[in-house]
Amino acid sequence: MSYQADFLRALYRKMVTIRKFEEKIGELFLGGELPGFVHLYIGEEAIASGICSNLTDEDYITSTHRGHGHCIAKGANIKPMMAEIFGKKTGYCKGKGGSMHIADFSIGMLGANGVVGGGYTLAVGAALAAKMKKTRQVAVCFFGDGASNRGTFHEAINMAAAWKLPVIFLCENNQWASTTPYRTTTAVENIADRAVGYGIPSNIVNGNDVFAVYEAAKVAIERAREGGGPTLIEAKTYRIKGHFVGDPEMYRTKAEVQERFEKDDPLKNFVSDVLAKGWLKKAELDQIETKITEEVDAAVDSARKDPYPDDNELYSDLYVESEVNLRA
Ligand SMILES: Cc1ncc(C[n+]2csc(CCOP(=O)(O)OP(=O)(O)O)c2C)c(N)n1
Repeated sequence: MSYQADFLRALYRKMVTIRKFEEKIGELFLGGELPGFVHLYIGEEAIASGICSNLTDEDYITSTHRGHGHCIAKGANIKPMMAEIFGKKTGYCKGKGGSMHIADFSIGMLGANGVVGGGYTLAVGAALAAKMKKTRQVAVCFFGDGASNRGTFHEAINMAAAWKLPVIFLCENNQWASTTPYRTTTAVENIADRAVGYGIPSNIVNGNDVFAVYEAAKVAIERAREGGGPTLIEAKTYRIKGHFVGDPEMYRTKAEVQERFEKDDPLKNFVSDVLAKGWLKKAELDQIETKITEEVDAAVDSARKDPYPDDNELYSDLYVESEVNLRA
């Protein structure tokens, strides 16, 4: 398998943007600059990047509480993302959604979601609309291993399978649900094994290998576009950071995390892979990284200067009809 240099540069750009953006978010949060709560996606960049590189702006994704990587991979602009996480008026949700509710309908990013397992039915709805309108769009639903134990998992996959909807269920199995290891909450060896119960195909991929994810997603997405219905893909990875920034992580050792990151860092592996194969040059990777670091810094600078929303906007944008007045 070989890839075009432009494609590889775009892949690298996605993964490095996620990494740099998230490193900065972690730093800002610990520095007390960000309100709310943030969950980092560091170490899982290959999954969102590999999947979304098969999608167009017309396709849909639904995301999770760990959603920055999905947004960036789908093409969201990091300036309004950063502003949103700062709670500023210039943010994607005018500063009222925060990290867990970033959405950009113009690129089919239907939203991060603070409700674990909240994306399944939204993705199925989007896929049903696409099927009814015969648009050939697909929807990808990202969810975690913990979320796979919610009831909506069954309801959504069963309906999507029965109606052959163009939706990909993409489980990011990072081995942890908050403080709980996968093994203590889930009896099956693989989440993908459950596909049999719905009569749909499944695939298990190394979620730290962006090429493996890209290729598996390609097959499933093409199948969905052609009317073949849903696929369940399980991307095996590992949650490198705490459940949230500030998590004391009393439930695992630092040595375990370090060992996994050294072995499985998707970004480091991508770089050594493309350099070893002579697909890209170190100088161009460095150039991309420098540019993205500048872009992230610029996003922070403008978010810091931007205004907070006005108090009188507290109840606006809650419903589509702007005339709804909850205070009345
Ligand atoms: C319906 C619901 N139940 C519980 C929570 C609290 N909660 C937030 S994240 C999380 C764990 C999710 O684990 P997983 O789906 O594996 O995703 P990961 O955090 O590993 O990315 C829980 C229980 C929630 N936000 N929503």
